[in-house]
Amino acid sequence: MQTRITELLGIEEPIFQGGMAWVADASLAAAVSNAGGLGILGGGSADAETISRMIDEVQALTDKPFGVNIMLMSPEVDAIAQAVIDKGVKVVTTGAGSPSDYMEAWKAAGVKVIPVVASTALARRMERSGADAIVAEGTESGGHIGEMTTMALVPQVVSAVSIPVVAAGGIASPRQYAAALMLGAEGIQMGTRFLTVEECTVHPAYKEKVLGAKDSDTIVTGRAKGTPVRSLKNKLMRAARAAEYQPADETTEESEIKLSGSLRRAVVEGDMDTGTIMAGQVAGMVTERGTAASVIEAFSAGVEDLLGLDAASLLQANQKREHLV
Ligand code: TUI
Repeated sequence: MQTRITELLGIEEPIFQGGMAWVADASLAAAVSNAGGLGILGGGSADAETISRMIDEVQALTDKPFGVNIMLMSPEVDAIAQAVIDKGVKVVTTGAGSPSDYMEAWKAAGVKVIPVVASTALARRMERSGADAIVAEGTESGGHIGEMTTMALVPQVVSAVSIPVVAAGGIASPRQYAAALMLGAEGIQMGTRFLTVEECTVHPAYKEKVLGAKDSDTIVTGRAKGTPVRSLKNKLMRAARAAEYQPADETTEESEIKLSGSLRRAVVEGDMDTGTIMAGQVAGMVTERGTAASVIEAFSAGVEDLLGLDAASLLQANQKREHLV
């Protein structure tokens, strides 16, 4: 499928692999890029030196375009913003904040900037400051989330901006890919679906947990603190959620709820009880492993089956029918 996204980035299929912290390493990102999508390294809370090394690794594994996701709550964000320029990275996505402070430097260095947003307000601001495209991420996603659903958010962002929009959150099948295109998106980003592929290096226990999840197995914690995070239910998350609704003087002992370092514990050590197993609401429909290439191929063929061989012109026509939003 060709859209403005494939043209902008020089990729074959407008499918991004979400830049998942601790998960999206050179192995996964290179596999997705080599399969014709956009692989994205997850910067997460890693320091600039580590991210620079990850960039070297992915460059050794693929000649295709890839991106780096910069998590804006990272303590080293200034150094990381400069590191991607120094390394000649061509595509940056951002999450968990506004990248306004770095936009000018990235644009000057010829980096394509694609902020991940959860509202039309930030999407508009990003377009004004020079973003090349937008990822509109619904609350169905895993990890740090906003309030709006993908179904409600994507068409409103599409109407609010004229740059291309990529839909994220709640997408793990060709039907959902087709639905996103019907909402006006010109591509999709998936995280959870890529967690179980061969090239994803998360601990085997993490993959099993995703494969065994059902629709209602995710939980959101951290709302009270202003950083809502969706992950799979486990002992840690039940304790964290319970603590949020308890009066301050009755809080569970701090030692029972150790959130710092908990994503690493799940991803690297396979700690399924006291680790944070970030995953989206679609975990319940991720029942296969496959490879990055088999996923992209199935989505590419599936969307053409669903929308017809002329899916790209159908899309163009859809976008012209603005009265239908
Ligand atoms: O960033 C994500 N997903 C993430 S980041 C992450 S690492 C983390 N772990 C624990 C706590 C916090 C972060 C795990 N998953 N997705 C993109 C995204 N960005 N979703 C929502 C937002 C967002 C939220 C608020 C973007 C901007 C914003 O406010 C911007 C502003 O200042 O107006």
